[in-house]
Amino acid sequence: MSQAMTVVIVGAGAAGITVAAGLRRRQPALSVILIDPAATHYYQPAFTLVGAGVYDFERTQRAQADLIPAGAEWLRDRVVGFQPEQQTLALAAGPQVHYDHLVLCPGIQLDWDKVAGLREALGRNGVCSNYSPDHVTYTWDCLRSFGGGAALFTQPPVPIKCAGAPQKIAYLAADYWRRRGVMAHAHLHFLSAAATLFSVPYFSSALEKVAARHGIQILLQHNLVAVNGAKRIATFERTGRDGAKERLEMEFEMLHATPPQSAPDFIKQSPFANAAGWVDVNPNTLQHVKYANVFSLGDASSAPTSKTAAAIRKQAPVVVNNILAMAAGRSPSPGYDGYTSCPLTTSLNTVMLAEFSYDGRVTPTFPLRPDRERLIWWLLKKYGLPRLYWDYMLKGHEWDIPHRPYPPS
Ligand code: UQ1
Repeated sequence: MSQAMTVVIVGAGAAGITVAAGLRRRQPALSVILIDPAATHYYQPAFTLVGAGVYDFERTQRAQADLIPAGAEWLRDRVVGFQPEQQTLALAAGPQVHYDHLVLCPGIQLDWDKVAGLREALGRNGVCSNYSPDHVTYTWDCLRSFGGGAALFTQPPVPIKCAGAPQKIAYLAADYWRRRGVMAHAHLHFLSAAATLFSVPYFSSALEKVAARHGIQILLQHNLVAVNGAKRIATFERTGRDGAKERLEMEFEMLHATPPQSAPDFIKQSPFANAAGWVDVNPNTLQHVKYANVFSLGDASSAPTSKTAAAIRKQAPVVVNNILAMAAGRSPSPGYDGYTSCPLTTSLNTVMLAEFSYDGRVTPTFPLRPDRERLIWWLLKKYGLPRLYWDYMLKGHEWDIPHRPYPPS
């Protein structure tokens, strides 16, 4: 392989750092350039715990500079355009960048403004969101000061990152308020734009029981469209049985909002996007369907799976292998089966570990019944996974723990 071979990675989040570290580890002759304007890297999977007051916000943050793998170069800049025929991209401030291989993993965009009044309402009057590093600690303020009344937890239309997160905080809040003795005066509602509680039926029915146990009312096909923070009124668009849409206003004491999400605008406007805006890749090789030297993983990719760090842990080695294979003159292999995982916090000391692959196949790592809430998974979520993330995944260690279909055949 020529010394001059350059891999450019757009986005230095979970996916970008993991791929960069894997490439550098496997092939030190490769030139690896990471492009990301952010100076802080967040361990977003812990934001749910931060909002529930059981994880220190400071511990979710590290300086990006400390995570860039040795030998990789970091351009702290923003991409403003792509020229795939020339294999170049344009930056907001720096000179044009040339690539041999391009990896697109800039994450997902939070479209706060798609809900009228939400951006302005956040951070006051009981309106919070674990999806924003700027407001995640306010969720905990809201939980602590809640003395009863209506608490609303919302979920926009998918795709969103960690589709379990909107309901996880409802379960943690319910458990916290039960322990504090305020549940007797509280009304909890989980309002989702989706038609089911969870995308995989096996976990959806188990979660319905969890919600019922906590006394949380589930209202499906209810999409948050407006928030008036000062008046504490949330407006939902609900889809009736006849398919007709109607508006419904609900008063609240507390509102945990999940913002609508979409591909970053510079990806939507790029030649790499599919009709929905995501980077159009083969779901198993993660190679772009049209540009063979372009790969994508993580939240911005079109791979039809749930957008989580666990998915990235399995996607990153596939991208690394396929780039190295192409550099060696071989073709990419279909190594990714859609694996993703969502540790659903069902109380302040239990987690249901949902693991699944394409087509909703239940594929646990461990030989335990997956629909059970367990303390061991809570400990994994709170203590084990941050270690796995910072010390193994981001360092490019391919510690492939195999998963299997459930029930075993
Ligand atoms: C996982 O691998 C991962 O990425 C590091 C997560 O993100 C933090 C997860 O939440 C989960 C559940 C997994 C899956 C890990 C195991 C050991 C089953």
